[in-house]
Amino acid sequence: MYTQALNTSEAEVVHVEDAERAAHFQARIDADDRIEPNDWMPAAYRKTLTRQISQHAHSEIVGMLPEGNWITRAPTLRRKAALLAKVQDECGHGLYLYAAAETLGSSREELVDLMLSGKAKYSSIFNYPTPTWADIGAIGWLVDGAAIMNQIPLCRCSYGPYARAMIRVCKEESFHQRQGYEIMLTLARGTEEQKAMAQNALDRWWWPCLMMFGPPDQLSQHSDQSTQWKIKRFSNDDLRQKFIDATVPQAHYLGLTIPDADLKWNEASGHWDYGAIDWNEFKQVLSGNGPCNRDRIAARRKAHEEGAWVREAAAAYSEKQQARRTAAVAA
Ligand code: BYC
Repeated sequence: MYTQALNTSEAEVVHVEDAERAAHFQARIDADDRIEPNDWMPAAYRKTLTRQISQHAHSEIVGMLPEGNWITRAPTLRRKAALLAKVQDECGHGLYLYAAAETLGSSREELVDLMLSGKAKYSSIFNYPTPTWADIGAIGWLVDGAAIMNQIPLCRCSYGPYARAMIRVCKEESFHQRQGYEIMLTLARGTEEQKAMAQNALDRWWWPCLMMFGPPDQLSQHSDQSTQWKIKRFSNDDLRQKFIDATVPQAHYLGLTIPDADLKWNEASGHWDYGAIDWNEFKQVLSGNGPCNRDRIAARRKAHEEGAWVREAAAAYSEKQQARRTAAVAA
Protein backbone atom coordinates (compact mmCIF):
# COMPACT_ATOMS: atom_id res chain seq x y z
CA MET A 1 0.00 0.00 0.00
CA TYR A 2 1.32 3.43 -0.87
CA THR A 3 -1.00 5.69 1.15
CA GLN A 4 -3.33 5.64 4.09
CA ALA A 5 -6.76 7.06 3.31
CA LEU A 6 -7.64 9.09 6.38
CA ASN A 7 -9.93 12.12 6.01
CA THR A 8 -9.36 12.36 2.27
CA SER A 9 -11.66 11.86 -0.68
CA GLU A 10 -11.27 8.78 -2.87
CA ALA A 11 -10.03 10.91 -5.80
CA GLU A 12 -7.32 12.48 -3.65
CA VAL A 13 -6.18 9.06 -2.48
CA VAL A 14 -5.86 7.84 -6.04
CA HIS A 15 -3.90 10.97 -6.91
CA VAL A 16 -1.47 10.55 -4.02
CA GLU A 17 -1.09 6.84 -4.74
CA ASP A 18 -0.23 7.60 -8.38
CA ALA A 19 2.33 10.22 -7.38
CA GLU A 20 3.96 7.81 -4.96
CA ARG A 21 3.96 5.01 -7.50
CA ALA A 22 5.46 7.36 -10.09
CA ALA A 23 8.23 8.36 -7.65
CA HIS A 24 8.91 4.70 -6.85
CA PHE A 25 8.94 3.92 -10.60
CA GLN A 26 11.43 6.72 -11.34
CA ALA A 27 13.62 5.56 -8.44
CA ARG A 28 13.74 2.08 -10.01
CA ILE A 29 14.72 3.61 -13.35
CA ASP A 30 17.39 5.77 -11.70
CA ALA A 31 18.80 2.62 -10.09
CA ASP A 32 19.00 0.98 -13.56
CA ASP A 33 16.35 -1.56 -12.62
CA ARG A 34 14.53 -3.19 -15.57
CA ILE A 35 10.79 -2.59 -15.90
CA GLU A 36 8.88 -5.76 -16.82
CA PRO A 37 5.40 -6.13 -18.37
CA ASN A 38 3.52 -6.82 -15.13
CA ASP A 39 5.16 -3.99 -13.19
CA TRP A 40 3.26 -0.79 -12.51
CA MET A 41 4.24 1.95 -14.99
CA PRO A 42 2.92 5.44 -15.73
CA ALA A 43 0.39 5.49 -18.58
CA ALA A 44 2.66 7.90 -20.48
CA TYR A 45 5.63 5.49 -20.25
CA ARG A 46 3.45 2.69 -21.66
CA LYS A 47 2.22 5.01 -24.43
CA THR A 48 5.63 6.28 -25.48
CA LEU A 49 7.11 2.77 -25.54
CA THR A 50 4.16 1.39 -27.49
CA ARG A 51 4.65 4.23 -29.97
CA GLN A 52 8.40 3.75 -30.32
CA ILE A 53 8.48 -0.06 -30.38
CA SER A 54 5.58 -0.34 -32.83
CA GLN A 55 7.09 2.30 -35.12
CA HIS A 56 10.33 0.39 -34.93
CA ALA A 57 8.49 -2.84 -35.85
CA HIS A 58 6.74 -1.12 -38.78
CA SER A 59 10.14 0.17 -39.96
CA GLU A 60 11.55 -3.35 -40.05
CA ILE A 61 8.57 -4.65 -42.04
CA VAL A 62 8.39 -1.72 -44.48
CA GLY A 63 12.20 -1.86 -44.61
CA MET A 64 11.97 -5.24 -46.32
CA LEU A 65 10.49 -3.60 -49.43
CA PRO A 66 13.37 -1.52 -50.85
CA GLU A 67 15.77 -4.46 -50.58
CA GLY A 68 13.19 -7.10 -51.49
CA ASN A 69 13.11 -5.25 -54.83
CA TRP A 70 16.57 -6.72 -55.62
CA ILE A 71 16.21 -10.35 -54.48
CA THR A 72 15.34 -11.63 -57.94
CA ARG A 73 18.04 -9.50 -59.57
CA ALA A 74 21.02 -9.97 -57.23
CA PRO A 75 24.14 -10.35 -59.42
CA THR A 76 25.30 -13.76 -58.10
CA LEU A 77 23.88 -16.71 -56.20
CA ARG A 78 26.02 -15.80 -53.17
CA ARG A 79 24.73 -12.21 -53.17
CA LYS A 80 21.19 -13.48 -53.53
CA ALA A 81 21.53 -15.86 -50.56
CA ALA A 82 22.93 -13.09 -48.34
CA LEU A 83 20.25 -10.60 -49.37
CA LEU A 84 17.47 -13.13 -48.87
CA ALA A 85 18.81 -13.90 -45.37
CA LYS A 86 19.01 -10.18 -44.54
CA VAL A 87 15.44 -9.49 -45.61
CA GLN A 88 14.24 -12.52 -43.63
CA ASP A 89 16.15 -11.22 -40.57
CA GLU A 90 14.28 -7.92 -40.90
CA CYS A 91 10.99 -9.76 -40.92
CA GLY A 92 12.12 -11.56 -37.74
CA HIS A 93 13.04 -8.23 -36.12
CA GLY A 94 9.58 -6.90 -36.92
CA LEU A 95 8.01 -9.94 -35.27
CA TYR A 96 10.10 -9.70 -32.06
CA LEU A 97 9.28 -6.03 -31.87
CA TYR A 98 5.53 -6.53 -32.34
CA ALA A 99 5.73 -9.19 -29.61
CA ALA A 100 7.57 -6.72 -27.32
CA ALA A 101 4.93 -4.05 -28.04
CA GLU A 102 2.14 -6.55 -27.29
CA THR A 103 3.51 -6.99 -23.74
CA LEU A 104 2.41 -3.38 -23.18
CA GLY A 105 -1.23 -4.25 -23.87
CA SER A 106 -1.89 -3.42 -27.55
CA SER A 107 -2.59 -6.22 -29.99
CA ARG A 108 -0.54 -6.74 -33.11
CA GLU A 109 -3.69 -6.29 -35.23
CA GLU A 110 -4.34 -2.84 -33.73
CA LEU A 111 -0.73 -1.78 -34.27
CA VAL A 112 -0.56 -3.05 -37.84
CA ASP A 113 -3.87 -1.35 -38.66
CA LEU A 114 -2.45 1.97 -37.45
CA MET A 115 0.44 1.58 -39.86
CA LEU A 116 -1.73 0.47 -42.80
CA SER A 117 -4.10 3.39 -42.28
CA GLY A 118 -1.14 5.82 -42.29
CA LYS A 119 -1.70 6.87 -38.64
CA ALA A 120 1.52 5.31 -37.28
CA LYS A 121 4.92 6.32 -38.56
CA TYR A 122 7.76 4.14 -39.79
CA SER A 123 11.31 5.27 -40.47
CA SER A 124 11.59 8.01 -43.10
CA ILE A 125 14.51 6.17 -44.72
CA PHE A 126 12.32 3.50 -46.30
CA ASN A 127 10.54 6.03 -48.50
CA TYR A 128 13.51 6.28 -50.87
CA PRO A 129 13.89 4.13 -54.00
CA THR A 130 16.51 1.48 -54.83
CA PRO A 131 17.12 1.88 -58.58
CA THR A 132 20.56 0.19 -58.71
CA TRP A 133 22.38 -2.75 -57.12
CA ALA A 134 24.67 -0.26 -55.35
CA ASP A 135 21.65 0.84 -53.32
CA ILE A 136 21.71 -2.56 -51.64
CA GLY A 137 25.32 -1.93 -50.64
CA ALA A 138 24.51 1.59 -49.45
CA ILE A 139 21.52 0.42 -47.40
CA GLY A 140 23.56 -2.26 -45.63
CA TRP A 141 26.51 0.02 -45.01
CA LEU A 142 24.70 3.24 -44.12
CA VAL A 143 21.11 2.41 -43.11
CA ASP A 144 22.08 -0.62 -41.04
CA GLY A 145 25.12 1.31 -39.78
CA ALA A 146 22.82 4.11 -38.57
CA ALA A 147 20.40 1.55 -37.14
CA ILE A 148 23.20 -0.08 -35.10
CA MET A 149 24.33 3.29 -33.75
CA ASN A 150 20.76 3.99 -32.62
CA GLN A 151 19.99 0.49 -31.38
CA ILE A 152 23.09 -0.48 -29.37
CA PRO A 153 22.04 1.95 -26.59
CA LEU A 154 18.50 0.50 -26.77
CA CYS A 155 19.97 -2.81 -25.49
CA ARG A 156 20.16 -0.93 -22.16
CA CYS A 157 16.66 0.54 -22.44
CA SER A 158 14.71 0.48 -19.17
CA TYR A 159 11.93 -1.74 -20.58
CA GLY A 160 13.06 -5.37 -20.37
CA PRO A 161 11.33 -6.95 -23.40
CA TYR A 162 12.52 -4.16 -25.73
CA ALA A 163 16.08 -4.22 -24.41
CA ARG A 164 16.32 -8.01 -24.76
CA ALA A 165 14.89 -7.97 -28.30
CA MET A 166 17.52 -5.39 -29.26
CA ILE A 167 20.44 -7.65 -28.34
CA ARG A 168 19.70 -10.18 -31.06
CA VAL A 169 18.60 -7.49 -33.50
CA CYS A 170 21.93 -5.66 -33.10
CA LYS A 171 23.95 -8.82 -33.71
CA GLU A 172 22.08 -9.41 -36.96
CA GLU A 173 22.36 -5.76 -37.98
CA SER A 174 26.13 -6.02 -37.64
CA PHE A 175 26.16 -8.80 -40.22
CA HIS A 176 23.92 -6.68 -42.46
CA GLN A 177 26.27 -3.73 -42.18
CA ARG A 178 29.28 -5.87 -43.12
CA GLN A 179 27.55 -7.37 -46.15
CA GLY A 180 26.57 -3.87 -47.34
CA TYR A 181 30.07 -2.51 -46.87
CA GLU A 182 31.53 -5.46 -48.74
CA ILE A 183 29.21 -4.80 -51.69
CA MET A 184 30.38 -1.17 -51.69
CA LEU A 185 34.02 -2.24 -51.49
CA THR A 186 33.61 -4.61 -54.45
CA LEU A 187 31.94 -1.89 -56.52
CA ALA A 188 34.43 0.79 -55.47
CA ARG A 189 37.31 -1.46 -56.59
CA GLY A 190 35.56 -2.51 -59.78
CA THR A 191 35.24 -0.76 -63.14
CA GLU A 192 34.83 3.02 -63.44
CA GLU A 193 31.13 2.43 -64.06
CA GLN A 194 30.76 0.34 -60.90
CA LYS A 195 32.61 2.93 -58.82
CA ALA A 196 30.34 5.65 -60.21
CA MET A 197 27.32 3.55 -59.29
CA ALA A 198 28.60 3.23 -55.69
CA GLN A 199 29.27 6.99 -55.51
CA ASN A 200 25.82 7.76 -56.86
CA ALA A 201 24.19 5.54 -54.21
CA LEU A 202 26.22 7.25 -51.46
CA ASP A 203 25.14 10.64 -52.84
CA ARG A 204 21.48 9.66 -52.61
CA TRP A 205 21.52 7.85 -49.21
CA TRP A 206 23.84 10.05 -47.14
CA TRP A 207 21.46 12.85 -46.15
CA PRO A 208 18.37 10.67 -45.65
CA CYS A 209 20.51 8.45 -43.35
CA LEU A 210 21.38 11.45 -41.20
CA MET A 211 17.63 12.11 -40.89
CA MET A 212 17.06 8.61 -39.49
CA PHE A 213 18.23 9.86 -36.08
CA GLY A 214 15.24 12.19 -35.86
CA PRO A 215 14.86 15.96 -35.65
CA PRO A 216 17.57 18.15 -34.09
CA ASP A 217 17.59 18.03 -30.30
CA GLN A 218 15.89 21.37 -29.81
CA LEU A 219 12.92 20.20 -31.94
CA SER A 220 12.65 16.66 -30.54
CA GLN A 221 9.35 16.39 -28.67
CA HIS A 222 9.98 13.15 -26.81
CA SER A 223 13.69 13.23 -26.03
CA ASP A 224 13.66 14.81 -22.56
CA GLN A 225 11.05 12.48 -21.14
CA SER A 226 12.46 9.41 -22.89
CA THR A 227 15.91 10.23 -21.53
CA GLN A 228 14.55 10.60 -18.01
CA TRP A 229 12.94 7.17 -18.39
CA LYS A 230 16.17 5.71 -19.86
CA ILE A 231 14.43 4.67 -23.03
CA LYS A 232 16.86 6.98 -24.81
CA ARG A 233 20.46 7.04 -23.60
CA PHE A 234 21.80 9.53 -26.17
CA SER A 235 20.18 12.47 -27.92
CA ASN A 236 19.30 12.46 -31.63
CA ASP A 237 22.17 14.87 -32.43
CA ASP A 238 24.70 12.91 -30.34
CA LEU A 239 23.92 9.68 -32.19
CA ARG A 240 24.00 11.46 -35.55
CA GLN A 241 27.47 12.81 -34.73
CA LYS A 242 28.70 9.37 -33.61
CA PHE A 243 27.44 7.91 -36.90
CA ILE A 244 29.20 10.58 -38.97
CA ASP A 245 32.45 10.16 -37.04
CA ALA A 246 32.38 6.39 -37.58
CA THR A 247 31.33 6.52 -41.24
CA VAL A 248 33.56 9.21 -42.76
CA PRO A 249 36.76 7.10 -42.44
CA GLN A 250 34.88 4.14 -43.95
CA ALA A 251 33.97 6.28 -46.98
CA HIS A 252 37.61 7.36 -47.28
CA TYR A 253 38.72 3.73 -47.27
CA LEU A 254 36.28 3.04 -50.10
CA GLY A 255 37.71 6.01 -52.01
CA LEU A 256 34.24 7.58 -52.17
CA THR A 257 33.26 11.19 -51.42
CA ILE A 258 30.64 12.12 -48.85
CA PRO A 259 28.30 14.58 -50.61
CA ASP A 260 28.80 17.40 -48.11
CA ALA A 261 31.03 20.34 -49.06
CA ASP A 262 31.04 21.51 -45.42
CA LEU A 263 32.30 18.23 -43.99
CA LYS A 264 35.49 19.08 -42.12
CA TRP A 265 37.56 17.50 -39.36
CA ASN A 266 37.46 19.69 -36.26
CA GLU A 267 40.70 19.27 -34.37
CA ALA A 268 39.41 21.07 -31.30
CA SER A 269 36.24 19.00 -30.81
CA GLY A 270 37.63 15.74 -32.18
CA HIS A 271 34.57 15.36 -34.42
CA TRP A 272 33.62 15.88 -38.05
CA ASP A 273 31.69 19.12 -38.60
CA TYR A 274 28.94 18.68 -41.17
CA GLY A 275 26.68 20.84 -43.33
CA ALA A 276 23.03 21.80 -42.83
CA ILE A 277 20.45 19.02 -43.09
CA ASP A 278 17.37 19.78 -45.20
CA TRP A 279 14.73 19.40 -42.48
CA ASN A 280 12.07 20.46 -44.92
CA GLU A 281 12.70 17.27 -46.90
CA PHE A 282 12.36 15.27 -43.65
CA LYS A 283 9.05 17.01 -42.89
CA GLN A 284 7.77 16.24 -46.38
CA VAL A 285 8.68 12.55 -46.07
CA LEU A 286 7.00 12.32 -42.66
CA SER A 287 3.85 13.92 -44.08
CA GLY A 288 3.58 11.20 -46.72
CA ASN A 289 5.18 13.09 -49.60
CA GLY A 290 8.51 11.26 -49.93
CA PRO A 291 9.45 9.60 -53.23
CA CYS A 292 7.98 6.19 -52.29
CA ASN A 293 5.51 6.72 -49.38
CA ARG A 294 2.45 5.81 -51.41
CA ASP A 295 4.09 2.76 -52.99
CA ARG A 296 5.26 1.46 -49.62
CA ILE A 297 1.84 1.69 -47.97
CA ALA A 298 0.14 0.23 -51.06
CA ALA A 299 2.59 -2.71 -51.06
CA ARG A 300 2.02 -3.38 -47.34
CA ARG A 301 -1.78 -3.19 -47.74
CA LYS A 302 -1.68 -5.61 -50.66
CA ALA A 303 0.54 -8.05 -48.72
CA HIS A 304 -1.79 -7.78 -45.70
CA GLU A 305 -4.89 -8.50 -47.80
CA GLU A 306 -3.20 -11.38 -49.60
CA GLY A 307 -2.11 -12.83 -46.25
CA ALA A 308 -5.64 -12.85 -44.79
CA TRP A 309 -6.05 -16.57 -45.48
CA VAL A 310 -2.88 -17.36 -43.50
CA ARG A 311 -4.17 -15.46 -40.46
CA GLU A 312 -7.58 -17.17 -40.77
CA ALA A 313 -5.98 -20.63 -41.06
CA ALA A 314 -3.72 -19.95 -38.06
CA ALA A 315 -6.69 -18.75 -35.98
CA ALA A 316 -8.77 -21.82 -36.97
CA TYR A 317 -5.87 -24.14 -36.07
CA SER A 318 -5.38 -22.44 -32.73
CA GLU A 319 -9.12 -22.71 -31.90
CA LYS A 320 -9.05 -26.39 -32.80
CA GLN A 321 -6.01 -26.98 -30.57
CA GLN A 322 -7.69 -25.11 -27.74
CA ALA A 323 -10.86 -27.23 -28.11
CA ARG A 324 -8.72 -30.39 -28.02
CA ARG A 325 -6.96 -29.24 -24.84
CA THR A 326 -10.30 -28.36 -23.17
CA ALA A 327 -11.73 -31.78 -24.14
CA ALA A 328 -8.61 -33.53 -22.78
CA VAL A 329 -8.89 -31.67 -19.44
CA ALA A 330 -12.61 -32.50 -19.18
CA ALA A 331 -12.03 -36.23 -19.94
N1 BYC B 1 11.39 8.65 -39.41
O1 BYC B 1 10.69 13.51 -30.52
P1 BYC B 1 11.43 12.71 -31.53
C1 BYC B 1 16.00 -0.33 -39.03
C2 BYC B 1 9.26 11.12 -35.49
S1 BYC B 1 14.57 0.43 -38.79
C3 BYC B 1 10.08 8.77 -39.10
O2 BYC B 1 12.90 12.90 -31.60
P2 BYC B 1 11.72 10.00 -30.53
C4 BYC B 1 16.23 -1.12 -40.24
C5 BYC B 1 9.04 10.55 -34.09
O3 BYC B 1 8.49 9.25 -34.16
C6 BYC B 1 14.97 2.04 -38.21
N2 BYC B 1 9.65 9.44 -37.99
O4 BYC B 1 11.02 11.16 -31.35
C7 BYC B 1 15.20 -1.90 -40.76
C8 BYC B 1 8.11 11.60 -33.52
O5 BYC B 1 6.81 11.45 -34.06
P3 BYC B 1 5.54 10.85 -33.20
C9 BYC B 1 13.95 2.44 -37.19
C10 BYC B 1 10.59 9.96 -37.20
O6 BYC B 1 10.84 8.83 -30.57
C11 BYC B 1 15.39 -2.60 -41.93
C12 BYC B 1 8.64 12.88 -34.12
O7 BYC B 1 9.32 12.52 -35.31
N3 BYC B 1 14.60 2.56 -35.90
O8 BYC B 1 16.76 -0.15 -38.17
O9 BYC B 1 12.18 10.49 -29.18
C13 BYC B 1 16.62 -2.54 -42.60
C14 BYC B 1 9.57 13.66 -33.19
O10 BYC B 1 10.81 12.98 -32.98
C15 BYC B 1 11.96 9.85 -37.46
C16 BYC B 1 13.86 2.80 -34.83
O11 BYC B 1 12.66 2.92 -34.88
C17 BYC B 1 12.35 9.17 -38.63
N4 BYC B 1 13.63 9.03 -39.00
O12 BYC B 1 13.06 9.73 -31.37
C18 BYC B 1 17.63 -1.79 -42.04
C19 BYC B 1 14.64 2.89 -33.52
N5 BYC B 1 12.65 10.47 -36.49
O13 BYC B 1 5.91 9.42 -32.87
C20 BYC B 1 17.46 -1.09 -40.86
C21 BYC B 1 13.78 3.20 -32.34
C22 BYC B 1 11.74 10.97 -35.64
O14 BYC B 1 5.39 11.69 -31.98
N6 BYC B 1 13.32 4.55 -32.36
N7 BYC B 1 10.51 10.69 -36.07
O15 BYC B 1 4.37 10.92 -34.15
C23 BYC B 1 14.02 5.61 -31.84
O16 BYC B 1 15.16 5.46 -31.40
C24 BYC B 1 13.34 6.95 -31.78
O17 BYC B 1 11.95 6.74 -31.91
C25 BYC B 1 13.84 7.97 -32.85
C26 BYC B 1 13.00 9.26 -32.70
C27 BYC B 1 15.30 8.31 -32.59
C28 BYC B 1 13.67 7.43 -34.25
